[in-house]
Amino acid sequence: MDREALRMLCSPQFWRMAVLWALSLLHSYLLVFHCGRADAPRRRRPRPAEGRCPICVVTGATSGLGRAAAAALAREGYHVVLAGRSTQLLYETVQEIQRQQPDAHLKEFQVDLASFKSIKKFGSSLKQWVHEKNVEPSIQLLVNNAGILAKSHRITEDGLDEMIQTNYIGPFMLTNILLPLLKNSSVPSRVVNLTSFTHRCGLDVCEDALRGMKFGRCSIGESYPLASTYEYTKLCMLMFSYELHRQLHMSSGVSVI
Ligand SMILES: NC(=O)c1ccc[n+]([C@@H]2O[C@H](COP(=O)([O-])OP(=O)(O)OC[C@H]3O[C@@H](n4cnc5c(N)ncnc54)[C@H](OP(=O)(O)O)[C@@H]3O)[C@@H](O)[C@H]2O)c1
Ligand SMILES: *[C@@H]1O[C@H](CO)[C@@H](O)[C@H](O)[C@H]1NC(C)=O
Ligand SMILES: CC(=O)N[C@H]1CO[C@H](CO)[C@@H](O)[C@@H]1O
Repeated sequence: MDREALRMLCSPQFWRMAVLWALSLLHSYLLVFHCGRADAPRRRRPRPAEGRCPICVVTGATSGLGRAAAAALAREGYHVVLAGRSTQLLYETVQEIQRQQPDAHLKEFQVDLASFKSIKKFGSSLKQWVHEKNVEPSIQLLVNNAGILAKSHRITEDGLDEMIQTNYIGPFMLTNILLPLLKNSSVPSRVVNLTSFTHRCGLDVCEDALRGMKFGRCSIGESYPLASTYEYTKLCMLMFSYELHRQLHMSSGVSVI
C-alpha cells in the first residue's frame, strides 16, 4: 500500500466516512422503511404533457445517476438537455443513449459548475436555444445532480473551495438563472436537488461556512477535511431546497424536491 493511501486510512476524515456515514445511511433506510409504512402521500410522478416534448435539464449527465436519469427521462418523452463538463464525455453519452433509443430528443451543453462565468454562458446559450425551438419557451424539470467528493483542496477561479462551489454554490446560481424558464411552464415544473444522507453529519452551521470560508483556509500540509466539507455542501443544498420550495410553491407552482 502506498504512503498516501496509508495516511488516508489513518485520518479522522476516513473514519468519519466509515462510521458516521454508515450510521446516517442506516438512519435513512429506517426512515424510508417507516415512512413507506405510514400513509405518506404519494408524490405525483411528473409526466410530459401529451403531444409535447417538454424540456428537462440534467447536470452531471455524463456518468452515474445523472446519466441514468438522462436516459430514463428521454424514454419518458422529455427533450433532455445533458449538461456536463467534458465535451468528449457528453458526445459519448449522447451517442450511447441515441443508440439505445433512436427517437430520443437530446441536446448537450458544456458547463463547469465550479465557474460562475461558465454557468452564465450556459444559461444564455440554453435560453437562446429554448427560444429558438418552436415550442413554449420553458423548462419543466431541472435535475441538479452534478456533485463531487474532492480529495484535496483546490481554489476555483472565483476564489472558492472547488467542492463547495460545484456541489452547492454553482447549482444555487444555475437554479436562479433558470427560474424564469421554470416558472414559464404551463404544467407545474419541478427542481430536483441531489443531496445526500450524509447531510445528517454536517451540523456545524455558521456564517463563515455558509459563505464557503470555513473550509477554504486549510494551509498546505494540513489535510483537507473532505468528509465534513462534502456533508456541509449537501446540508446547504437541502436547506436551499426547503427554502426555495417554501418561496415558490404557492406563488408559482414550482416544487423543489
Ligand atoms: N453515488 C452515491 O452513493 C450518492 C449518494 C448520495 C448522494 N449522491 C449524489 O448524487 C449525485 C450524483 O452522484 P454519482 O455517484 O452519480 O456521481 P458521479 O458518477 O461521480 O457523477 C457526477 C457527475 O457530475 C459531473 N461533474 C462533476 N463536477 C462537475 C462540474 N464542476 N461541472 C459540471 N459537472 C460536473 C461529473 O462529470 P465528469 O464525468 O466530467 O466527471 C459527472 O457527470 C452527486 O451530487 C452525489 O453527491 C451520490
Ligand atoms: C414565456 O413564454 C412566452 C410565450 O409562451 C414567451 O413570450 C416569453 O418570452 C417566455 N418567457 C421567458 C422568460 O422565456
Ligand atoms: C423526500 C422529499 O421529497 N423531501 C422533501 C423535499 O422537499 C420538500 C419541500 O422542500 C419537502 O416537503 C419534502 O419533505
